[in-house]
Amino acid sequence: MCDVTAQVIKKFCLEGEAVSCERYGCGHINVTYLVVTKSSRRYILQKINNSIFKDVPGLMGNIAAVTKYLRKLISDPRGVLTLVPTKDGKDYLLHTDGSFWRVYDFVEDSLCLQAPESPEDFYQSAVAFGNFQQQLKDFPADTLCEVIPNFHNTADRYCIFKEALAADVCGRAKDVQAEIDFALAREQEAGTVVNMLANGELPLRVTHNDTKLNNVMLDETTRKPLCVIDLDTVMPGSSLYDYGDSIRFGAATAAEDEKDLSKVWMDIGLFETYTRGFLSACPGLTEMERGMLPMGAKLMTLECGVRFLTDYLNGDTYFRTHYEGQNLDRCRTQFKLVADMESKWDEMKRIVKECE
Ligand code: ADP
Ligand code: GN1
Ligand code: MG
Repeated sequence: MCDVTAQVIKKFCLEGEAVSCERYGCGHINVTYLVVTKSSRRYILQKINNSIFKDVPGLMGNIAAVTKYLRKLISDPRGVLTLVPTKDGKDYLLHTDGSFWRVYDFVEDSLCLQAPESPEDFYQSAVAFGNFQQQLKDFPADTLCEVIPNFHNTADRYCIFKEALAADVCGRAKDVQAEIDFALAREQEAGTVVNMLANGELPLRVTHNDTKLNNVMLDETTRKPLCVIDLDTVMPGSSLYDYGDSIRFGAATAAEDEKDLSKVWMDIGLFETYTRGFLSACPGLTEMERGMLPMGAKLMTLECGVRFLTDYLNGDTYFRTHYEGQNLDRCRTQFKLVADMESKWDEMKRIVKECE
């Protein structure tokens, strides 16, 4: 246990003295640790990335409000993330070195998957995110702070990309012309969902905004959903963001940073599976939202690819990387998925219609 984590842990109301604290999970943003106490209680300790999340009190206010609201609807203790308070009764700690920390109860006897092990796992993750959306349908969205403004504003992501391209601070643009061209050729479509939100064709909802498969916990035995985790980006948004990001990650046939692009495509069977699960758990979507689901999947994937490319051009300052060029590998898988979705467009449309 390092000095800082040891000091931080002491400030939280844990059951028993902490005996270990190890790095845990595969997140790209926060630093996550598994803490085990003498009485074998397990907790998740997270150092919140406050260079990405500028308003940590606002973010923690969102998480506290949403988990409190869900807690009233859900009786299973593992059905909602549970924040562990500090000894002075706060939801998070501002450490003396300026870092922010929080602790959650560890969701025991659970699975957190990097890729679905069966279509049924993916179906259940769709139910989890669909439930989340449905359960928050009456939550007052305007009371949440916009943790990262324009988070899924794809058109804005393009502006940021073009700024990075113009600056080209690492001189990397010359080596990624094919990826730059791929992105620019699709710029016209980028504003589709944000424009429809702005003109009221799509409703504003409370959304999770980061619906990767590894942000849902399944029960280890039943493999049914327990809860949705990683609530940092819960904000007002479109249901298409949540649906689309799940397809991007979970219906892909390979890891987000797979180098061999011949292994990467969108599995249309998994697309169908997720669509069925999501729509069954979240029946209140409007006809327009349902019709736009394929566009949600494509734009979330395109946007993520553009974000990875931007970060590559900027010298990998946002997403955690484990080797040089990882953001470019990630960008390439996303663009391969977009191209594959384009080739399967009519089939995607047909499937959505059949799932209604
Ligand atoms: P990041 O924003 O960096 O992705 P997450 O909140 O998703 O951080 O946490 C990273 C990983 O830690 C998750 O993918 C999951 O494996 C694990 N994890 C997070 N919270 C819990 C929890 N309460 N119980 C069990 N595992 C958790
Ligand atoms: C980040 O936190 P994590 O690893 O679940 C990112 C998402 C991206 C994702 C790509 C706050 O998610 O937006 O889609 O990486 N989160 C943030 O894997 O930027
Ligand atoms: Mg995560």
